[in-house]
Amino acid sequence: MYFGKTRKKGPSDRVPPNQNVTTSFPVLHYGNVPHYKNLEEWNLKIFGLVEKEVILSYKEMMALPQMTSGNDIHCVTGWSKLDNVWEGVSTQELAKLAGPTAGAKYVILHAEENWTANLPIEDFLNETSLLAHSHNGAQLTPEHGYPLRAVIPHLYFWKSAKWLRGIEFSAENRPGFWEENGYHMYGDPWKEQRMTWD
Ligand SMILES: Nc1nc2c(c(=O)[nH]1)N[C@H]1C(S)=C(S)[C@@H](COP(=O)(O)O)O[C@H]1N2
Ligand SMILES: [Mo]
Repeated sequence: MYFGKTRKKGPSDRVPPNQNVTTSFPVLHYGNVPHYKNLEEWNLKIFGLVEKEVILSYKEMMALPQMTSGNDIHCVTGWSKLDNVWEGVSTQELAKLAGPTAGAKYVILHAEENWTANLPIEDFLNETSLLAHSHNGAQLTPEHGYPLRAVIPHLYFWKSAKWLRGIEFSAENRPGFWEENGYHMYGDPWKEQRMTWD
């Protein structure tokens, strides 16, 4: 049967090489899960090469225009989870508040416990990238990044920092936590950029 342009992408077109689809939601991270007694303890700092440094409270972050995004996620350890629905603030919206300068070429995501991940600014600002507070209709659980995590679905999921506390715009591509431990500086799942030498 010929479906022409209306043909829907099947799962096989959606799963990068050497990934297995899971319907569970694995928990994967290094270090401890932070527990916030109240959200007054949390804020998000946008800093580095910006016109204006910004520190957002949880309330201020929630007052920004919200977006919903459906996507597939791919962990470098080999699992993929299809059809996630995330709700949060677009990365473009956040960047606009601080105004990255012309010299800003990379973004370093800062999470609790000094965990970081690096990516090019275009990838951070991709239309599908967001900072999410909800997954599949429910607020993020502590294990999955409560109260706010990055979701950069077109790169391996380690770039999607949980427990996000800072967004740094930088001229240099400074390796983050996993990148310092041998993971790829970019991490395209379709090219299987898992380790530095891939
Ligand atoms: N702060 C922080 N964020 C992190 C990690 C981490 O170790 N620390 N691990 C990453 C990795 S390797 C993956 S696969 C995803 C897992 O997200 P999940 O536990 O919600 O499935 O979180 C990413 N974000
Ligand atoms: Mo991962």
